[in-house]
Amino acid sequence: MIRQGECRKAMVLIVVVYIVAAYSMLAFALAFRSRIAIKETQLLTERLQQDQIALAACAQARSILEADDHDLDCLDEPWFGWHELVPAETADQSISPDEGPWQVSWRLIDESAKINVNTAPADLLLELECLDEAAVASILDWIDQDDVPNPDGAENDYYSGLENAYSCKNGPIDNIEELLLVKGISLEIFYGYNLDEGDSHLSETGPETSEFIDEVPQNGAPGLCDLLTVYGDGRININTASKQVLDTIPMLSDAAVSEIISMQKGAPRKFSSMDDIQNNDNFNAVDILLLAQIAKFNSNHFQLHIKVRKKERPFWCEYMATIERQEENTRILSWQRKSRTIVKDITRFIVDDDESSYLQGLK
Ligand SMILES: [Ca+2]
Ligand SMILES: [Ca+2]
Repeated sequence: MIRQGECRKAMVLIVVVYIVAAYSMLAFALAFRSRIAIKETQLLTERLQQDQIALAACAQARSILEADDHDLDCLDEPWFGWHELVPAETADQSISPDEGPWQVSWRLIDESAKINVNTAPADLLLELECLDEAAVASILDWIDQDDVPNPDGAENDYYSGLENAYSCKNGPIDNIEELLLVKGISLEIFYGYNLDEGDSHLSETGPETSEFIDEVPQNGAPGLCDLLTVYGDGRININTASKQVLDTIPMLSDAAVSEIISMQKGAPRKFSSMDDIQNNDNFNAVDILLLAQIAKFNSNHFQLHIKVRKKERPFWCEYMATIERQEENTRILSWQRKSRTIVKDITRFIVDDDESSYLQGLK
């Protein structure tokens, strides 16, 4: 009888131990899931705050562009260069980047200073140092409507045979990153630096986001993203164009390029019309003829680059928007939030015009 009682006690003890262990595991699992839920909520809240701050930076950039002299655009105007977000203009007044943990910078990149890839003739693209004849042939094939490849070019036959096949565009390029789909256009050609040597201005440095180092290295060659655009009528604003862009204009003299660059950097007076070119002895007759066809003196499209981060964090959250300006009015053509997959997957984040709460809020 005593032995039976002891056995029963032992059984009860074992059952109690199992129950306690089971409850402990359940409690641990619940605590773990709670921590994940809290973390997810924190990340979502932070994401929403980043979006609000980026919208505020966009509003500030637009107001500067709208107040700017839209008949002449040059590099010493208020829109050019990096800006810090002014707290008073923060869209959500509960978020003050100045007092809070946020650091916010933005800059406008003049798309009218670049060559329109959709309208550029082959001889102009061939002047780009980073493109060889095969790459230019492939770009032209990507854009032209036919399916007949240029010599060394590529049409549907090539793209449909790739491991991850896709179709040749056979139409105008809508987003400059589309060039990364074209045969022969590598990340290095597109971004203009050597990814393998670690001097890229896009380098993945963290588990949650990426560092988008903002400037092309001083000793690095510009990439297609710095030289080509999909916006505008093909004319180039010579008050903001880089030397690399000006050098692509076939038959434009070295003296003309030097005069344009020196005027951009120092002189208080800029080129405001063809009269300024014709009355300048540094331009010969051919220069004047060329510039009459390709030059303009103001800009209508800008790329807005916004960087947002919490001050204690090493990683920036990146936004890119395209702003079109017509006289004193601006509108947003595209809005992208960059993720860390932007380098490797070349994922586009253009938000659909009709579905985007961002774009609706910006108009
Ligand atoms: Ca201006
Ligand atoms: Ca084609």
